Amino acid sequence: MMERRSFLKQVGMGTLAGSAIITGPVLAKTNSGPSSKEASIAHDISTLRRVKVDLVAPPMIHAHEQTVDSTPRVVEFRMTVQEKKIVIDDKGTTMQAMTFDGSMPGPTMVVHQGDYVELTLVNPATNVMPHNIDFHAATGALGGAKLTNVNPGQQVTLRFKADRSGAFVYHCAPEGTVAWHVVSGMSGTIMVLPRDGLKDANGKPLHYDRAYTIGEFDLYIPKDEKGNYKDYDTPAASYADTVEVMQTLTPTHVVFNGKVGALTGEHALLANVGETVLFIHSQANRDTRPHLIGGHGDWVWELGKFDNPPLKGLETWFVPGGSAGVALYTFKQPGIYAYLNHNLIESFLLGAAGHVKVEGKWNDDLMKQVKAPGPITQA
Ligand SMILES: [Cu+2]
Repeated sequence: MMERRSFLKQVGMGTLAGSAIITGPVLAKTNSGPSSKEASIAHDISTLRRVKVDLVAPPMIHAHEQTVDSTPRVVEFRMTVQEKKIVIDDKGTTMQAMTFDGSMPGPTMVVHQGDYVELTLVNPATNVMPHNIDFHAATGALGGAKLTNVNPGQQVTLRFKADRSGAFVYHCAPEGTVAWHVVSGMSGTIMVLPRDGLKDANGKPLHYDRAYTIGEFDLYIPKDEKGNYKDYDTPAASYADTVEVMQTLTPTHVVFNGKVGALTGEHALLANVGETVLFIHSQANRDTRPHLIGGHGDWVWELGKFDNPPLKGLETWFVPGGSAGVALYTFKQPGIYAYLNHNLIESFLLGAAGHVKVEGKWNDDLMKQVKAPGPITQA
């Protein structure tokens, strides 16, 4: 009895009527919500084909099929937690980051609806903190967090069924310090594609030529009495000051993929005129509003879930904190585009902006400079 009460309290459900939830009659055959035919079948795992996928660092996404006709598979991934000090802007400001596989965001995993995800999470002895993982795509045990607590020097393997399609956030969520681990870098995306691929509102197939993953991070770097950003030797040393800044709800930096300018200049995303690009945008903690300057979102799943029809022709879309959104765009003009958070203070002053460098032929019909800037003349 005590155990149940303390568990409910831990997960913030202490005031709910625990007995009704836990000992109430089990309803048979309820409608369990969105699921494909495959996803609703419980498979004998031992008979399923296994594939091992090597993850790649963002903004790239590992090679994957968009449509599959095979029966579900067990897709094996391995991620290693890395605690490390990183530089987050061009002024040399540092942060004691915590990461999945050394990158912010962690690598994007891609599977198909009905597949089983089998992740081995490694926490090397060189780290200091315990970690775990909560998949928003998973069902039960706080997203897997309860079953994946690993101390430095340990690893753990979790399997869950990816029975809902969409892009979903995953993040670390250790009891008591969830927010700190998340804003310190521990989040990423898992994309669960429908087995027959993406569709528009009329069921017409949508295909992409490239896919990029962008993780937006709101950072809370403490300052000293003189107003300079502080530098710490260990994550633990940064903890108390960082929580103080977090409580103001005012980030000092908002960055894509780990630092100001991570996706600009020679690190700009690339595309060609005529290519369709899929942009995944995750934000595990705070709302954002992606916009492609000079372009649009041709098809956008703002809330990232492919069972819903995509919105069409958006200027700016909205990704709520704690989710991942997906946008498709076919480039029609060459040039350098900016992809940013269209709270322009957050993008231009705090860092939430990247570039897409697009090659190809200019289209005068879509846009033409009729007369170049010059002296003002009478009408
Ligand atoms: Cu962690």
